[in-house]
Amino acid sequence: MKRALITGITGQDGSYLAELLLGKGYEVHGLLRRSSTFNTSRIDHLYQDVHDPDARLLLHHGDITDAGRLIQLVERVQPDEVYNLAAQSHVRVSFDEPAHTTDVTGVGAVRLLEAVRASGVPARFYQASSSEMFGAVHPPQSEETALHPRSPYGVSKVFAHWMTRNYRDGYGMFAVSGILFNHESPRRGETFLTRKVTRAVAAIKTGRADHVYLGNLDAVRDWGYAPEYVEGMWRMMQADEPQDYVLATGRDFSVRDFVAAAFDHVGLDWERHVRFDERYLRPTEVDALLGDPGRAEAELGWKATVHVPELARLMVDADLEALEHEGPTWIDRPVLTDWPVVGRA
Ligand code: NDP
Ligand code: GDR
Repeated sequence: MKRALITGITGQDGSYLAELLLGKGYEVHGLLRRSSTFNTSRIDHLYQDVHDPDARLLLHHGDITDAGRLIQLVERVQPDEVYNLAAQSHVRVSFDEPAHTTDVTGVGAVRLLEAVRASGVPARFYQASSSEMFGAVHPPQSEETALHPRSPYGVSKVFAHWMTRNYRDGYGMFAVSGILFNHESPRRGETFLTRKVTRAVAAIKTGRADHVYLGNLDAVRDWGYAPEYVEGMWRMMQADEPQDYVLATGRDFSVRDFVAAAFDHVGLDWERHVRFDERYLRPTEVDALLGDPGRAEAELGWKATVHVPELARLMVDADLEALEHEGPTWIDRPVLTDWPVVGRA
């Protein structure tokens, strides 16, 4: 049985990756941040009683800023594959918390690389690199494109990306970076653009809210569907040679296009419900990201099949359904880093 260690297992991608690996028969170990409230909602459906000797999902308290703990865990778990998905992953927030973002999103990767190297455990290593590393470079972007990050988050990801490359070149480790363009799902964090919009559409459609505040509608992104992207991560880790790959759909849409698709799906005119709030602008914006997934298609046989507007539709439907189950308090849930999300008439 193969054993994987996933940091960021409670996040969007970590939850889909855990599902995928459990389905493939792996024993999956995840790093869990201690929190005063439960933070496992994305993986609760995968829960296994640890008293069962056959349990294959095991969580360990830890933090990517705690080097000693990471070494201890790698030695104890003896993983075949390590997936580093932990990050302060919100670009806008990274301008508010640049040093914290650097520590977690940038230096965190080095702590984990070093834990693998120092322990001598022959684990393969995956780093969650990002299209945000391309920043100001004109699209399309591929593995060969120069990097020009435009946020503390992007800069941190470039640091982690190059460190991963350095451990591969210097120590011969099987260490790869997946350069993933935006990927979304019903499990997407509520303060990222797509989910913020689809939650708002559900709230507005059912009369719980009247409008949503957004920032820049002109930005262009290459949005795909998260479950397909974790499959790509796994394929990179099964390759004969360690290599970095771009995962993207190869299609671009503006924020305005996504918003229109989400509101259209329930028969609403977005222009009547979207208001502008400059607090959602970034000091430096990434204007346009469009990936060239040619290498992943040719060498990994990986191809995205879900595109905007299908993505917008499935996310709106999921939020409408969640609203039905969660009841009237649903929209009142505080969203601390991105307040105010939606407003009442
Ligand atoms: P999320 O924000 O949903 O998840 C981030 C995860 O990191 C959570 O499990 C979070 O834990 C954990 N985490 C945060 N800080 C720490 C810390 N100090 N120690 C340990 N764990 C921590 O991100 P996604 O799932 O969307 O993305 C996964 C990775 O891929 C991230 O590294 C992201 O930057 C990167 N990426 C994402 C893309 C996307 O479009 N989604 C595109 C390209 C790259 P908790 O639940 O406790 O907060
Ligand atoms: P991004 O995702 O910055 O691309 O990073 P996000 O969904 O936050 O923004 C996408 C675009 O929408 C614009 N925008 C808004 N964004 C948010 N969050 N809230 C708003 O109200 C709003 N209004 C307009 C943004 O300016 C931006 O242009 C994501 C993260 O998952 C990163 O971790 C990952 O690395 C990259 O995708 C690839």
